[in-house]
Amino acid sequence: MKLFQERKETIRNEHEELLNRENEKIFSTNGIFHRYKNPVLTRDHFPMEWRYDFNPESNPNFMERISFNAAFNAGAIKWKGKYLLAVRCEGNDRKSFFAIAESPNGVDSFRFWERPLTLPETEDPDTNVYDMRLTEHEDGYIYGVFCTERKDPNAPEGDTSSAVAAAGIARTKDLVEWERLPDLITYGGQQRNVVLHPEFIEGKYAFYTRPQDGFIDTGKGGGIAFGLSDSVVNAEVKEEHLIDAKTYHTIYELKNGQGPAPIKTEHGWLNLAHGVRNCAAGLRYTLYLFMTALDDPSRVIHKPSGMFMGPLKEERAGDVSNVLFTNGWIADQDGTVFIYYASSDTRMHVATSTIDQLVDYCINTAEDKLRSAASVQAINELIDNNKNL
Ligand code: M1P
Repeated sequence: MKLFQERKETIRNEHEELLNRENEKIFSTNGIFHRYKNPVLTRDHFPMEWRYDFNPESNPNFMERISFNAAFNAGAIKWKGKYLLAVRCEGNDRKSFFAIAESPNGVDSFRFWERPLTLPETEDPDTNVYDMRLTEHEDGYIYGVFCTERKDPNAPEGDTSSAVAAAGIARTKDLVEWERLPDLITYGGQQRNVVLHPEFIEGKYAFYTRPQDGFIDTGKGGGIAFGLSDSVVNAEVKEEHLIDAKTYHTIYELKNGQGPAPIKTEHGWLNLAHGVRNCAAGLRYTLYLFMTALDDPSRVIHKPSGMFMGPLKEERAGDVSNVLFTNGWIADQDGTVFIYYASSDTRMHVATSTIDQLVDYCINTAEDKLRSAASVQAINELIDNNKNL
């Protein structure tokens, strides 16, 4: 009993200290966004009630009965004045599920709601669900579009790894009760990183998709695509039209994917995405921005060269190292943008910027001219322009 009490108290105190820890904005030399000192969510943030049996008789050593590995890749929404993340929670059993964590200010004090999200299933049960994008749609619902992964029914005997990825769709009006809709039907192979656009386009639901030949390789599925569906209750995109292609010798050479739903500004839609390239250390995931036309969100109008954010310092290491991934951001009324990103498939961070800064970055950063000599030319032009200033 003594051990039980001591451990419970120590762990409770440390947990509360972590949950109440104030975050600190870090000075930004790039002037485009600010990182923050502490991650906003880690595996240590999971409620003790999810982890421990609080009965001293059945758990005299006060040991964890359920353990968690990571809190990452969260969708985001401002809801009733609070900043909410729909977090990809991963147990030690490798299964991912969703849970809502709430903060009063968007940069610290995130706490999980009492229970994880109970996601209804379709007739074909999900093996694993992850990376939910939240979209507050003009039809009045909040949609969660996520990856649902199931074992490949055509995998050869003995192949216990092959899987099939598809876009699952659920909707809610209060983020507690969710209605599951049939998975999105497309015709370009598998799908991951699917996002619902917040407005009707030509009276239809619009999806950002990422067709892929295999579970990992996108192959002929050349990048971020866009397509329309008559219905969301039986969503079907018959034609996917490529809007942002993977490209040789860029940060999105191997594959890319839409991040969260885009933010509407007076200059166009701001889009945040991830790009992937291969290197000796494995796949490297970084974030980039682009803007699309207000009257046609499938037409790219500005695309700064290179990455917007890449893994730095401790962000570089984790379960899947050298990865930054994002599927959530929140634009506040005053123009502040909270960018929620995960590092190395392990933990969640926040960076802040403003609509003005992000639009300025998109409009005034040169496009990628795809050759070293062109990059040098751009530097020389800046030096020349700076002479005598
Ligand atoms: O491990 C890095 C990321 O890999 C996937 O992204 P993509 O489909 O673009 O390769 C996703 O599974 C994502 O969850 C993960 O963070």
